[in-house]
Amino acid sequence: MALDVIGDIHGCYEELVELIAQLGYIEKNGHFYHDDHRRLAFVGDLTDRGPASLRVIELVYQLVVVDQIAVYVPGNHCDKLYRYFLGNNVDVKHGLETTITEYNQLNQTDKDQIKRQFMTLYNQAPLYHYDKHLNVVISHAGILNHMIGQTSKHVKAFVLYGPKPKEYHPDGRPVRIDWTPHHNGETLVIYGHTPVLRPYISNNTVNIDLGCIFGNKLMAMRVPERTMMTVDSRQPFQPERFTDFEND
Ligand SMILES: [Mn+2]
Repeated sequence: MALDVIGDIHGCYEELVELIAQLGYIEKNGHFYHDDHRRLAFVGDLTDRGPASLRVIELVYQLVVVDQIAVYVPGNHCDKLYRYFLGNNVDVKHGLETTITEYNQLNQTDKDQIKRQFMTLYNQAPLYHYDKHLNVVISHAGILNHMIGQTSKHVKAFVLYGPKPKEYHPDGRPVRIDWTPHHNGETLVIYGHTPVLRPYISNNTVNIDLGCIFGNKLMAMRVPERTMMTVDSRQPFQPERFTDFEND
C-alpha cells in the first residue's frame, strides 16, 4: 500500500491539517480515509516548540490508533515526553516546556485523556517502520543498513538521535553528523530530525524535515512515487536552525 510520509511536526497543527487535506485525506463522520487507500506515515517529533502540540497528538492518535490509516515512529522529543509522562525526572526544556504548559492548562479529565492517547500511541509504535513491499524504512533520525531488523539499545539510540555528536554549537546544540554516506543498501530510508531547507537526498536516503517549526515548510514524501508535497509554515523563519550538509 502506498505511503505518504510526513516530517517533524513539532506542534504545527494547522500546517499538518492543510498537508493531510492536500494529500487527499478526507474526514467524514469523524473518521479519515483516502479514496486510493493510501496510508500516512509520521517520522516522529509530533510535539514541542510549536503552538498546538496536544492537538497534533489527538489527530495522530485518531489516524494511527482509531482509523488505522497511518503509522507512527517516535522521535527523540516523543521519547522525552513519554519519559515525562512515566514520571521520570526529565529536563523540561528544548521545547518540552511548551507542550507541558499546554498540558498543565487542561482539567484533570482532559489531562488523563491526552496522556492515555500519547502513551497508547507510543507503546504501539515500532522503533522504526520497515515496509518490505515498498522496500522503505521510516525512522526518525535515520538508520544504517545493518541495523534494519534490529532493536538493540544502540539501534534505539541511533534511530532517535542519529550518530553520537562529537561537537556542540556555542548554544549547546549538537553539531549534527551526516550518516548517509555510510548507507549503502537498496532500501530507501526516509527520516527527519535535522532541519534542512530542501529535502536532502543522499545514497537512497531522504531527509524530509524541512523545519516547519523554524518557519520553512512541512513536507510529505509519497512512496513508491517518490514525489514531494509541501505546505508553507506559519511560524517565524529562523535560518540559523537549518543544517546544510550539501555545502558544509
Ligand atoms: Mn525534530
